[in-house]
Amino acid sequence: MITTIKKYSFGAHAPTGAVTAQVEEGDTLPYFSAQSEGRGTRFRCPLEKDDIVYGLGETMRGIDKRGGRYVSFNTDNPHHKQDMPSLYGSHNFIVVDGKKTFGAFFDTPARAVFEIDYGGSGEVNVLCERGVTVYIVEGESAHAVVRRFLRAVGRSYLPPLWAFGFGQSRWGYKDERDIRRIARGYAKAGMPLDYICMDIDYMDRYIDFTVNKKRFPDLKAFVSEMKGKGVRLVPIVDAGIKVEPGDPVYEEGVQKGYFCKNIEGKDFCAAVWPGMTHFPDFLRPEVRAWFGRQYKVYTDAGIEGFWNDMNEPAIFYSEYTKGKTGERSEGDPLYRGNTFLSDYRNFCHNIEGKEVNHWEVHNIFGANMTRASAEGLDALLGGRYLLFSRSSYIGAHRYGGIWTGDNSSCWDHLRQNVRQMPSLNMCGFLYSGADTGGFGGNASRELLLRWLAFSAFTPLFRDHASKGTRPQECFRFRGKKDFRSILSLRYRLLPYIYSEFMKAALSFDMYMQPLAFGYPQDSRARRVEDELLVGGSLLIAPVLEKGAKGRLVYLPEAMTEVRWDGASFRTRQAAAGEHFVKVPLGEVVFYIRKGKLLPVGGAAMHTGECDLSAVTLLGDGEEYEQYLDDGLTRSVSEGNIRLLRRLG
Ligand code: MIG
Repeated sequence: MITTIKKYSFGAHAPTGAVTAQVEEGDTLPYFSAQSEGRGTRFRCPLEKDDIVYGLGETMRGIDKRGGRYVSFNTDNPHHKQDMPSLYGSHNFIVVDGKKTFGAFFDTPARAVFEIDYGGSGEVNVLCERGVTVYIVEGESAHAVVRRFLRAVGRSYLPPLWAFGFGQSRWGYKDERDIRRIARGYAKAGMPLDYICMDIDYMDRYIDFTVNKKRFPDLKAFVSEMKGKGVRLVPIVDAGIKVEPGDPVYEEGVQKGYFCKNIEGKDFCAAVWPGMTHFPDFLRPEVRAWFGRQYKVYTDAGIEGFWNDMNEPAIFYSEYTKGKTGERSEGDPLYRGNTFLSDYRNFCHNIEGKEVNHWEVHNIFGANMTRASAEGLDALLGGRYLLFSRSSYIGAHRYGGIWTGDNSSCWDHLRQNVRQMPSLNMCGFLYSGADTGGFGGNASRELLLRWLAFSAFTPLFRDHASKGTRPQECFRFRGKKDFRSILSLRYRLLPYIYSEFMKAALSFDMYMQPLAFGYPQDSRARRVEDELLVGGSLLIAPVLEKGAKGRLVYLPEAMTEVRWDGASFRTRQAAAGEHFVKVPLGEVVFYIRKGKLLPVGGAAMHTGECDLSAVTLLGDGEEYEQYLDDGLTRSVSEGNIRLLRRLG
């Protein structure tokens, strides 16, 4: 029983599965006033002028969430403007850090609105529209609060080592030839690559668990051919099952009653990529087990990695809203992203025999799809697998990672990526990353290089772009040396990145942190939002501006500056304080904290060539605890940590 966390109930709600620890019920909710409103509750907590409010995972704006309004209501909307209230996930955990420091998790599967000092209101104002369990987490610092919370929601999903390699993706690769061309492009350019994602075009008419036979005549042979080159294939799986009489998955789903029902009690029809689809009722254990078993067609072919899409769920229109899509416009109050909100009231789930309208549990739909995939893959595969999802809720971090959806090739979204990473980590999602280079729009060479230089530190490191945008693979650009430099840096850093990720997961800690968590007494560090701590040893300060020759870097203490120029690491001592640091394109500058070490490995063209045990130590520390295993086994423990000592 954890006593530094207490829970308080305000009305009933379907279980979300977020918190796995036993938590005691508290008497009266501290910090917040609570007032019932409609069928839900409004919570208010005054803020001090200097309080920082962290959390909310995948949302827009800053690491400090003050000044914004955030709506937890999973939405497929590619227009990631600063004031966009909802993205694909709902991560209702905040930490207030100031004179009083505490965390609050609003555990509700329904819609919730967070106004954090919105319009200068001077308060946190949270409306939970339905029943909610509020968890209050105590701790002596923001970091301590987060660590307690991470323990309560359970250990992060553990990816295999190859999932820390570089991946290339594009919506539009359609057949074996396209994929071979990508692998060859990287190999010929001397750029490392571990996996290529297969987007919806690999399927037969967008039907899940099928493969287009013309484009991929022998998937198993193709998978093994690519594996021979060190490249794994990672197919996409969408949430909806095409209405397709004769398709065995569709037939079985209908026959066993596994699909969500519409408000008249028939299988709900929603149009997504395949045309009309039914949504598996992922909230039911037997449906999850059934869906998870379907991955066998892929795992039998040797596939060990997947990404889940459209699981908010995104709905282009339904049997109820059909014909209305002509009215699409951003101003339409019914329309969000690609979906009529009213459709989320048009279907139902069956929770322990009770019919529950989707609206009541909207935010846990995608999370349960991820759970279905993970449990299926656990049963089908002997080792770890790559799995990341678009939609999520806290708790889904135990089953897979997430990517941050359809961003664009713009500098703002690179900056947003930097800010999202620590917020996601606070909410459990250690394995995450953005579409490097941007999904929509045309990436410039400069933007892609700067973005790669940041993503080289994020656990999920994938270049992905939309159909219709300019080719975004690294080898398509001029001056390949610069791209080679950054990609090879990632592989040289893998002994560290893998070790720090695994240690963070095993000890319920974050992998990427705001500077404030490492230097809570430093009032300037507390406000820095464009530098991050990566693992226990590193501080990064990515270049985020177009045309910049370098950037201002603030160091809270003296550190070892490391400059990677594509061939070697050059180190020098950097004093505490502010510096302008020159960073030519293709170079990466980062810092090793005082008294810490960084293990770096040798060059590799894919993770199969990495020897994580052969490392050189940089920095002025004495010891480094390296987590080391075969990168695949599920039996992980702190027993796999070895102590490295600096010689001399
Ligand atoms: O409606 O599968 O976010 O990564 O390339 C678009 C096609 C559907 C959205 C995903 C994106 C993916 C795309 N998908």
